[in-house]
Amino acid sequence: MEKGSYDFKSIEEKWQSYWANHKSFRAEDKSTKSKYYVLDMFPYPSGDGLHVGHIEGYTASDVMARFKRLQGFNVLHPMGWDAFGLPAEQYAIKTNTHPRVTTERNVNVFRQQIKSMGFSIDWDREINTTDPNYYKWTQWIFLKLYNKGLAYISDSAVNWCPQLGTVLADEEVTNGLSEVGGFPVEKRKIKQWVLKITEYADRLLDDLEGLDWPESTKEMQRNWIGKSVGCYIDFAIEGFPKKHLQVFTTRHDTLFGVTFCVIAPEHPLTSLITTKEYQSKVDDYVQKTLQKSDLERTGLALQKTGQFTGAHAINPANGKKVPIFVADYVLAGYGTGAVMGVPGHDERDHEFALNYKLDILRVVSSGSNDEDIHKAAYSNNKQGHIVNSDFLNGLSHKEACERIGQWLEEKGVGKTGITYRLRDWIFSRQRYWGEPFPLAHDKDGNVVPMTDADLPVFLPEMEDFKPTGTLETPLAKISAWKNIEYKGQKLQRETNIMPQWAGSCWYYLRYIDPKNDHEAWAKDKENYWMPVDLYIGGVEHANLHLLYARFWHKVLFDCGLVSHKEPFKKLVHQGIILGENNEKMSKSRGNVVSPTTVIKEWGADSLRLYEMFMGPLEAVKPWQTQGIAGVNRFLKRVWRLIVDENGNLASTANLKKSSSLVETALAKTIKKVGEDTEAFRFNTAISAMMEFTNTVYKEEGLTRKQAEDFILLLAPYAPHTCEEIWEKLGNTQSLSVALWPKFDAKLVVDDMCTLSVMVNGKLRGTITVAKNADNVSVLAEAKAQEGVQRHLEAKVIKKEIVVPGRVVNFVVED
Ligand code: ANZ
Repeated sequence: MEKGSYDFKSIEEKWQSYWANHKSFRAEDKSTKSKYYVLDMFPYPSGDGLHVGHIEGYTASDVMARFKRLQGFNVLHPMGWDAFGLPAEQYAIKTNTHPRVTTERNVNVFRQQIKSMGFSIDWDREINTTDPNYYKWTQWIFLKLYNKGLAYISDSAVNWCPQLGTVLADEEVTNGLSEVGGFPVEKRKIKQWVLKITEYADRLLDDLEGLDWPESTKEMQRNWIGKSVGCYIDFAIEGFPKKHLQVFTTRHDTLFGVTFCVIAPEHPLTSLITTKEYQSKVDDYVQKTLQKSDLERTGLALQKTGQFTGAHAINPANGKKVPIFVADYVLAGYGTGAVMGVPGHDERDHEFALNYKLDILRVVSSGSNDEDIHKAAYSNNKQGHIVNSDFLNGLSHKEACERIGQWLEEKGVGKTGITYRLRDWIFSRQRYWGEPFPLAHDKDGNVVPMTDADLPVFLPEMEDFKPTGTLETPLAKISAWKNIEYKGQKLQRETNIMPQWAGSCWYYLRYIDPKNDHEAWAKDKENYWMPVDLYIGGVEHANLHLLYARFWHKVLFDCGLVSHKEPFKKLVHQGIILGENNEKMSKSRGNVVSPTTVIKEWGADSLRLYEMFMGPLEAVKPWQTQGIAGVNRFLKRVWRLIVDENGNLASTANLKKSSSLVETALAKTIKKVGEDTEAFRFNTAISAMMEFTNTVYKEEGLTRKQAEDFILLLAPYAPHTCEEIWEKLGNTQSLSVALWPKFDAKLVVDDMCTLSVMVNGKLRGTITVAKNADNVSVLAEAKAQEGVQRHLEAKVIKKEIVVPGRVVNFVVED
């Protein structure tokens, strides 16, 4: 390679070792600077290594970390490994190696891959959830939950997967199959540790309001928590004067339209009220239901099945006798596990009534030409007024709900109330590779928690760590570990382990003080660094990880251990990168692109730049290897502009006097790259830098000071190349201590204008563009706006109108 050429390989090696040797990215716990905490969702180190899709988020967070450092912030940007859990254990089983060995090997591969990207990580803070010095504190936090009464043992029906030999959370089961491996899942009753996340349901819901998170993610959490305000109504059961059937409904205004009741097959009343005649049919039906997952039971498109119990309920409003069915579309775990059937106005009830030839009554009018209620339910319409309902006739939905609610309460047969979709969190797994619980049981079944001084409870070494295939846990096989004498008592350790989620519920707190061996984190450090200013990770974690972590954080807040109610102030999801064939990147599809290969051929800076140039960060986009060539050409052009053939400063970067065109273009570029980077519009920031480079070439160069300013803009994106050029420009200190350039405001104001961007006539954002910008770039800029993008997503744009200097209007199909 000739002396002055862009030799990315040696440049990247040189700066990576420089940064490591100088600890350039060490975050200072004591600083007069403002702090900025940038967190990635840490990876679980799988055996396949990282692909180019995984590093998109890490690149984005690194651009931000470097940008914030240039802006003068004291930045914390850590990395670690979520190394316990089912995938790690499955991989170990597949390769017949101990998970500790495979985990260590995988971590080494991941670390090396991540380092080769030149991320500005403070490696002194690296953590690993399987390290006893880490999981000691996971156990310690579990004890906090336990001592607050938020962890209890429950004998509940769970998703049991015989092949994986473990219980799975509902979220780990899809269509009756395990997410991992795709094995059949059935319901079994076993003793489980359960965390009372439901006690925090309202706070988890309410505190979403203050967060700078994507609205769609907040909505997913709201739906997951699923708060419903409604009414609990007691129906008398014929022949059982001491019992009643309590239903939960959000449509108590339709009480006069009830023509049957349905209870979940698992409902405790099922066996009691079923008459002799229907006993065996009901038993059969219950058995069949137990094989199905909730999803299979509740899908709207699925045929509604059920079985009459022979028993009848009495409608408290009008004394009408209605049949009681068991049916699997009613879930045992929601509301009261029993519903009043209103086939006139609920689709599922309608279908059920048609199947079983039950009466269908209209009690809500849709207007003068009410359609035939026997053809379709007039469902969920809260606009109409009540009919055929005695004292509720003529009232609106809201009025009728209030009236009947009062009436039921007066009669003592109902009360308004709230129910949540959120269930308590089943927190134990019957596997090996996880955190042991820090407690034991005495012979009477009492729980004996370990004291803090006895932590960690080490995960014992074990040859045969495979699931037993029965409900017995692997750890139960080691009697020397299981049977202990503790404080003079003979006890048996808990042999379940914690689920994969445990370690990731609090890792962001450990990064703050990773080496502390007498406490989980020091209070003053927590006070300084928290909350996380920016959290970047996949949208697939919207419900579980993000909800679980928020829950633990709130418990820690209640214990006075953290100083904020919420852990993650701003959240950004990177979009998925598809393979070149537009399909999901996966080994089985053969379309995986490894960063290692790309780095070898083009260098890490080209890879970083390409990842950020592909399109809006949140968008789903296909990988195109030829796209790398484009950004690589750009880097070479920048290089050649500043470095001559002999490796010295080129005359084109050492002009004594600048053209006014370059001066103005630079000011605008500084402004735009700053604003775009801040707003995660990395692709438009990069194109602005490309444009600037073109201008400079046309004008035959720039001054040294201008070259420096420009390199500072590019540094967050292509840090190795920029460090090398920075040095060539005569700087003796690394870019990690440099500051973002300033620009002359006078140069940027006059020819910019701000336009409103509307989608179907509604204001969705504003953009600031050059007054003489052409329509193509105005439209591109408008579409890149976060608020606008959201409203264009997956919609067909019918018309694009630009009124120069004033407004952009998109007309989309609704
Ligand atoms: C009568 C009715 C009439 C209903 C009507 C709806 C429409 P959300 O909003 O999701 O909370 N339900 C109650 N418990 C159930 C269970 N365990 N399994 C399945 N369905 C259940 O939904 C509340 C509604 O879901 C309740 O209101 C009940 O049906 C049903 F025109 O009662 B409704």
